[in-house]
Amino acid sequence: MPSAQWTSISTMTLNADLDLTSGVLGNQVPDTSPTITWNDDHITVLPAVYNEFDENVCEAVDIPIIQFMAQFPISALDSRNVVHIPYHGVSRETLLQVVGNYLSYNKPIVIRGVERHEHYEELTADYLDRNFAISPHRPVCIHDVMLRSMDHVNTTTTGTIDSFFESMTDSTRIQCILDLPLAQTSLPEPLRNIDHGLVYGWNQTTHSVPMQSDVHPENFTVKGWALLHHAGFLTYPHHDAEGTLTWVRMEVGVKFWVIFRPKYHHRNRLHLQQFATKLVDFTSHKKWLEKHCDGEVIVLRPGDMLIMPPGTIHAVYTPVASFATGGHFYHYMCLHLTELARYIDAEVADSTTNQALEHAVETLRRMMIMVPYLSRRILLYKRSLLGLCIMVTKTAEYRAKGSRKHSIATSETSQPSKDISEVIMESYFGLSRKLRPGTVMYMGDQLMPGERVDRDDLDRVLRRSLRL
Ligand SMILES: O=C(O)CCC(=O)C(=O)O
Ligand SMILES: [Fe+2]
Repeated sequence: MPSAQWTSISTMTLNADLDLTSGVLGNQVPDTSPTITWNDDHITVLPAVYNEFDENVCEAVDIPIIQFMAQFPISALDSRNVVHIPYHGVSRETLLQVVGNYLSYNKPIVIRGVERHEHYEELTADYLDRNFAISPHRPVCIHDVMLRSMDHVNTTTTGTIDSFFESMTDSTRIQCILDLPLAQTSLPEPLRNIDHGLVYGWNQTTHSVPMQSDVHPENFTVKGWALLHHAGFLTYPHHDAEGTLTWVRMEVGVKFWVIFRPKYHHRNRLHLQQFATKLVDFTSHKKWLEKHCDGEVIVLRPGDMLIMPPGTIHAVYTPVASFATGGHFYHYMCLHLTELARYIDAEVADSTTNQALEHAVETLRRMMIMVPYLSRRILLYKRSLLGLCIMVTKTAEYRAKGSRKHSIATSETSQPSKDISEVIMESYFGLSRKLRPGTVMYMGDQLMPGERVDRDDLDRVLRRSLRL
């Protein structure tokens, strides 16, 4: 018989899980910090850093954004916008296929219970050293909330992992490290083949097109990284640079990861671009966003993993000290979303992303070079394939605003990728001067991959023109 005692203990555990302020308030953040209750009854601190006049510098921008985030529903199994997939009980082939399909329809994926190192460990410099070989003494670039409130361009300072942990209990500092390269980090085993840029683009084209020019190291350094946060850090709305997909796995701590999507007008590029730019400057466009913006809160706890399609606009609030691992990659079924995100960045990148990556083109060209040789297990979709063709033939038009010219430099992959793209555009899609690629690409739902490519038709065209 379930006793009253049992019920009260389980309720207590539940409430303790939901209260994310204890151990934080008065210890890592000022005990006067305000708090907020999320739609699943989680209570967290709101950020508070006081200046010399005793004003909380987070009041003007950070807190209103977090309040906006917290009114959205919590993502659950029945969500229509986010797909929750079980980790166990699905074969590798099925998992890859299912995940790829949903991502191509612009659905972020949550997979809970992905294995991690320890069941429970406190976040310390020693934990990072033992489990991830991150030296306590390594120099790092630290984002600081006080600095950001004074000057939104120069938001970082230099320190070490040790100094970052020391300032964790300094209630005048809220900080995070957003780019801790961790190249040994990888996707969980069943998803290890999902990075098509690496698996097909880089691994399988160097026989036909050997590497000759200097390849930008960012092609590889973005594959695995980590995030390290103090309690109370908000990352403002943005999408990740260069139209990559992003995966992230919580190792220690909790994040409220909010993904935004426009309510309507998915066919209208201009609206999608405006949506991205307005969200980035939330304070000036609050009213417009309240009308046009939908969102969902994904609560990430240790062992939970999230994969975002290219261009997903997200803001992340980390209410307790946290550590997460992740990476960026490309996928053949999502290249229409890559194209759209890079199109937006070409016009307004300095505002829409929080990173400056300059490597995309070389990977995309190699993905194009691989198209004629792809196994039929890789499903190709029309808008996705056309997006890739346009990106490799019109490289200059997709150079992110503010990036260096070098990011689209000519290399050994330029001509072969262009040749294949032109054949596909002319002979498979029937495009010409009269019917331009952009005209076809900008029609229809901009977030959808389009019809399946008939591989017999595509092969016929490629064989005829390229003499394969
Ligand atoms: O965890 C954060 O604060 C931001 C992380 C983020 O935006 C990303 O990994 O894309
Ligand atoms: Fe991001």
